[in-house]
Amino acid sequence: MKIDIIIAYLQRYEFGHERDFVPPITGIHLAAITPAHHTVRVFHQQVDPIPPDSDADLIAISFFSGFAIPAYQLATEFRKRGKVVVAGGPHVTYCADEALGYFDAVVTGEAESAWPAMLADLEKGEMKTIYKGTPCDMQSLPTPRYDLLPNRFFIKKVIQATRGCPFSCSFCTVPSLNPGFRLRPVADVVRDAAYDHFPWWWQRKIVWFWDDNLTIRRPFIRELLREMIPLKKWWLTQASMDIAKDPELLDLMKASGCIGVFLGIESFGVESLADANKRQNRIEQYSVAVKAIRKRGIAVMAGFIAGFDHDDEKSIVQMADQLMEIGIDVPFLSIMTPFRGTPIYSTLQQEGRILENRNWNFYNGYNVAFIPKKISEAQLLNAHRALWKKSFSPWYACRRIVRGALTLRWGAFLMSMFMNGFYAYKRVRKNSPIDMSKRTDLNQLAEQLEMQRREVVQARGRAIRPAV
Ligand code: B12
Ligand code: SF4
Repeated sequence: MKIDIIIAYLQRYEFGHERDFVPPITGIHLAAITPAHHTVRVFHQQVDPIPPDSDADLIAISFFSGFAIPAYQLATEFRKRGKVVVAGGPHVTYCADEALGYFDAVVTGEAESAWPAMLADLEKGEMKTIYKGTPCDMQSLPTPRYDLLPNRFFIKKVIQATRGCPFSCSFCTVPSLNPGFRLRPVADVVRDAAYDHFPWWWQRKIVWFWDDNLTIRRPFIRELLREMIPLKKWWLTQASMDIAKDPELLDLMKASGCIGVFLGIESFGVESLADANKRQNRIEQYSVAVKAIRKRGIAVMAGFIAGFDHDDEKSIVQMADQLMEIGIDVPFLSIMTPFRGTPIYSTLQQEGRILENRNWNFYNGYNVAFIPKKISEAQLLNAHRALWKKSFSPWYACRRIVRGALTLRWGAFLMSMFMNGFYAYKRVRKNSPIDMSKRTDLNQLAEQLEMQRREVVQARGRAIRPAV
């Protein structure tokens, strides 16, 4: 069969077709685990035009909740043209019933065995509507199909070495989406890290681990990093703050070429951290931890969330200064979003605080989809935007760049300069995150989709026909 895999996307900033510099691994991984007798193409909606007249036998769409509307729109268009359209990913995993209104079939959970099973059934003309994926053992996973990535992604070598995370933060789906903590064989990961068929030196040099929490199992990460030293790469990952208490690991990270670590710091409030169930973070240790990592020349990227029950406007906006004080190189600032499958969603739903009139466009990490406790929805949105603007003001961004120039290793400095420069440029051009309540075009689209969906279901029914 000819299969088109599409990673749906909706721009999250005011204007311009915003895209990420680093691609998702999902599409090229799915392509790699597709049985070899199929022909696969991968499209990333953020950079690729999606061919409406595709001659593919099967359209497979992956998406996060915040990109569900464009994904449903694509599915509706393709189904109108008679295509078989299926889906998978975090949103579908928790909202399978809803998704089945738009797709012929869905895969929930992990796809390593469910996807080939779905394809085999489709070839036989016996495709079911739901395939429940089980956690994969991560053994013998192939190298992602890097050859299918469009050139418009600045960095290309994205890798996953582990899956899962032992923590249980209240806003995160990882513990239920990817249960347990599973490892790939070190040799497989090193093989992928050594993949060098890219045109530009930085695409060969930079390895970005898209793991949930790479450093959890210490013997594994030590072995992996020792094996990576001879590759002479620059690499980045997500990790927990406890790495800062392990000088031997930090030295090994440095020796193996680590240039950036993303820490989920989330908040500077003790009670907000409790709201987040972020037991592993200690506010009094933030500075020391960041210092220990930066001492190795490694840049610290960190995520902060606005909108926990104990947050108010002041505590949100003052994070701009607090994150400067503790020495963060690149901040990522989001609004608490009650994703399905998270403990925080269950709590807010029980308390009647989910805003039912907010469609999936509001679930992009930059908008408010629930009723905050201490402040109004508008106050939360405005406080987040004030935090964003202050954090990426040219003055703050320049301070971080200069600090990086003085203290970080070369690759880490380049990355920090690039990201801070990029966000400061956005800030100067007033290209801030979209306030979805003002985007009537996108919200009308969401309403129109429901009508179109009904028409397609009426015309096509839910019956699934063989693809070939
Ligand atoms: C790497 C990552 C990122 C990266 C890359 C983003 C990207 N577009 O891929 C970065 C750091 C940029 C990122 C950003 C964001 N992320 Co993120 N991210 C992850 C993370 C840690 C790993 C995802 C991954 O690559 N896994 C490895 C690949 C191989 O697996 P996979 O994508 O899960 O796909 C598997 C299955 O789901 C299935 N599958 C997936 N799609 C399809 C499609 C079909 C047809 C089939 C058959 C199967 C299938 O098959 C795959 C193999 O098993 C997950 C956590 C997690 N464990 O999922 C969060 C996660 C996906 N992110 C999340 C969020 C919310 C975001 C942000 C909105 C955060 C923010 N506040 O800004 C942004 C969105 C930015 C963007 N432009 O996309 C949420 C999504 C929740 C939801 N319901 O939508 C997650 C689940 C974390 C969480 N908070 O719970 N993220
Ligand atoms: S530490 Fe990170 S990946 Fe793990 S549960 Fe918390 S937010 Fe999710």
